[in-house]
Amino acid sequence: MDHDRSSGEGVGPQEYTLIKMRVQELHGKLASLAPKVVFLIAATLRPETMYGQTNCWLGPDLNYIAVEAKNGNVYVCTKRAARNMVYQGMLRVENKVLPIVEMKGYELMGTKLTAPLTSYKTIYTLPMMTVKEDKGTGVVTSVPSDAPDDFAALINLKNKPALREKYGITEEMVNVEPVPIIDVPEFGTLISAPSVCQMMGIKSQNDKEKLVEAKEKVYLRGFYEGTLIIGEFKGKKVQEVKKAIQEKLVKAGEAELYQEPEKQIISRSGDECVVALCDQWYLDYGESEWRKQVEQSLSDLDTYHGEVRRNFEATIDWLKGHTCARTYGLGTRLPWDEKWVIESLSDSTIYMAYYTCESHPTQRFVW
Ligand code: A2H
Repeated sequence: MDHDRSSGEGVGPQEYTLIKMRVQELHGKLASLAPKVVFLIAATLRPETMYGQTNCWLGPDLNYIAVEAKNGNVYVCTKRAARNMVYQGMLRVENKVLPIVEMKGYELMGTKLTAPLTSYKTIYTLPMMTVKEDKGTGVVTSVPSDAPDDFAALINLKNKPALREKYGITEEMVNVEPVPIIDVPEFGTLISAPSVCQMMGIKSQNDKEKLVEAKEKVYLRGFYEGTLIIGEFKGKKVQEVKKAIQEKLVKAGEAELYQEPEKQIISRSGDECVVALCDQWYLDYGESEWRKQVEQSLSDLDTYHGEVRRNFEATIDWLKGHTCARTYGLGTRLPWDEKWVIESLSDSTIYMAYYTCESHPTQRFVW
């Protein structure tokens, strides 16, 4: 909870779609994993762009680990991501990270992958210097048509033989072109990221400031005004189909949902916090019968000012499940599940309601 944190108060969870990119041939550090099925798992916020994947980015100097997933497959990602996963029921061993293999990003360069939805039968892992160890899985799928970062890094590799040589990347591996996948009215028939990069004179992944500006332009337009021009959802607005594409990928076993703190959170004990999937009791404020009654009561109430009424309505609309119990601290034990203690703020929220239906609180309910 917020008061258990020494930094990161108010920081919530961020959901990513993890795209499972299957390693076609197990070489080098991955060879010992045979005959297991191995995936590099890329964290994305834009699952609807997966039709345009051309390659996969890894940070050459980042540390990666291979860990066993629930179904016996192997996932490759950063240790930090695996630490979140073990608390979300995604890996075979829970609550503890057990790496099977450890490696550097440069040891994985040029790996052949099979990725979902893209028309490229094989895509390659390539180096990108700006991949962060403290975001997502450290594996990034590249969609140069719609992500200026991806476009700039790809152009870099295409134009610099020395950079390719350093990481053992052949020309064939970078012989890919951005695929038009989303139509944005303002950009006409041009593909978003390449045309914005060209207009702004971006030639390299090192043009950091310009890239930030380009990203804002491309993302906002693509998300709010874009229409898909490829695949099963062709002709539909990006905003409308994003969730459906994510669900389709997850159902097909080609992606998983994963969460991590949206910014770093450090606990008062000095540990880095994770997002954990835990049992939790909720007060079901969204329950439709209760809600109807509350709305009726509100309509009978004189709020003296329209603004007050609107605030009530907005809150009633927003409140759904409210977490109300915890496993430690002072408070009243939850009568039907005694390892839980009623959280003190929730206690005072339902306390008034309790008196309306029970005039003599039982021994157990010392409110
Ligand atoms: B997105 P946010 Cl087409 N280091 O996926 C650097 N970048 C990373 C990363 C890491 N460790 N992990 C994920 N990312 C990228 C697709 C895409 C993305 C498109 C357009 C925009 C876009 C294809 N690349 O992201 O800081 C991934 O790239 C811009 C919002 O959490 C991921 O989604 O907002 C995005 O950054 C997550 O960034």
